[in-house]
Amino acid sequence: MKKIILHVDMDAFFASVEQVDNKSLRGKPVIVGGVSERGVVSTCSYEARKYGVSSAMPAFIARQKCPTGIFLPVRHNRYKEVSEKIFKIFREVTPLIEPLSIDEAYLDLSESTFKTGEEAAKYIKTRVYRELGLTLSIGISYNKFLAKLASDWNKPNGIKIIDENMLPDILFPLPIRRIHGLGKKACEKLNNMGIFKVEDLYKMDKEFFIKYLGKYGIEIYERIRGIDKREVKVSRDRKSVGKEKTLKSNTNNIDELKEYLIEFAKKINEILDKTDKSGRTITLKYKTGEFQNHTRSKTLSKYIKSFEDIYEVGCELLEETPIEEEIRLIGLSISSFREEKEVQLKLF
Ligand code: TTP
Ligand code: MG
Repeated sequence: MKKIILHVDMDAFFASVEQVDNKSLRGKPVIVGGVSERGVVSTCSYEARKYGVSSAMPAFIARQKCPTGIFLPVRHNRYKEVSEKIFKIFREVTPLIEPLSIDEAYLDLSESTFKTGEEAAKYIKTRVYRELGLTLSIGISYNKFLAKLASDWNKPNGIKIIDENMLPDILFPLPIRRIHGLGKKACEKLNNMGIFKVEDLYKMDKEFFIKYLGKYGIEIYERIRGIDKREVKVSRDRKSVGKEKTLKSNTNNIDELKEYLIEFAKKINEILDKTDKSGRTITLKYKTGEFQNHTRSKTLSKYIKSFEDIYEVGCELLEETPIEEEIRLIGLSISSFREEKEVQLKLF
């Protein structure tokens, strides 16, 4: 029997949490992140999206596009708290959950008491809305690729089912960048060869995929035919990789602290290389002389793993943090790991 897979993704997550916590923000263009002139937008409410604001946009552009936008600082701890409540509701539906990020997961209903994806999706939406006042979008299909594609279909607050009998028609008109696993570079190369839509790619034979898309070629070949054998990985995997140290003596000297970040970034990069991971949330942690713990995080629009990138974001976080008292411990970690390698088209 075919599996039932759900892909669930909260709508405008950080911005929606802000609107729930502060009634006066509802219905307004809320932009989270980008408070400082040099910052970037983390996300924004659908009201702000009408003005053309989007994630990872530099703040000054967002301000030009949406002068009435309400810019708010990122409150990572609060979003984390809400995320935990949402995942608790997911666990009422099935134990087979693969978290993808703070607001996104795959659910496999194989061991669920819910017999249809629609029932499960309605249950989740009702519970999340009643308890947290938030909406989410859910895609339902028989594999991960199609479920993820479906959750994006009617965003926000959507439910979309993709059945086998809808294929290949539903995929044909899509631009190839919608195919999970085809990275930006791969799409550019294919575009240069006159391939824009899934329908164009579908016409190519298996050899083409192997030749131009390397070791992921066959997966892409299958994917556009609606085949995706990836299991929902109930990960007991580490959710973050990090390093921390109690300082030799307490300090708030930025240059000294940066020395530690160099060491941490090197170590983190080594582990990421070994485990073939990259991440997009970097967290700086410190403990004051009074033993108070603080964390500051930054979620990027792209995944990183190199020493240079990790160190650079660590330094940014450090520089943006007003550390008045001397600190006794510092740490750096990376999380929000990428689900799998994106296809990097080989040079040809
Ligand atoms: P997304 O699910 O990609 O975006 P979203 O929930 O805000 O909006 P959508 O309705 O389109 O799903 O990301 C989840 C959260 O992760 C988002 O609320 C903020 C954070 N984030 C960043 O900080 N930077 C980014 O570039 C992106 C894409 C997300
Ligand atoms: Mg989301």
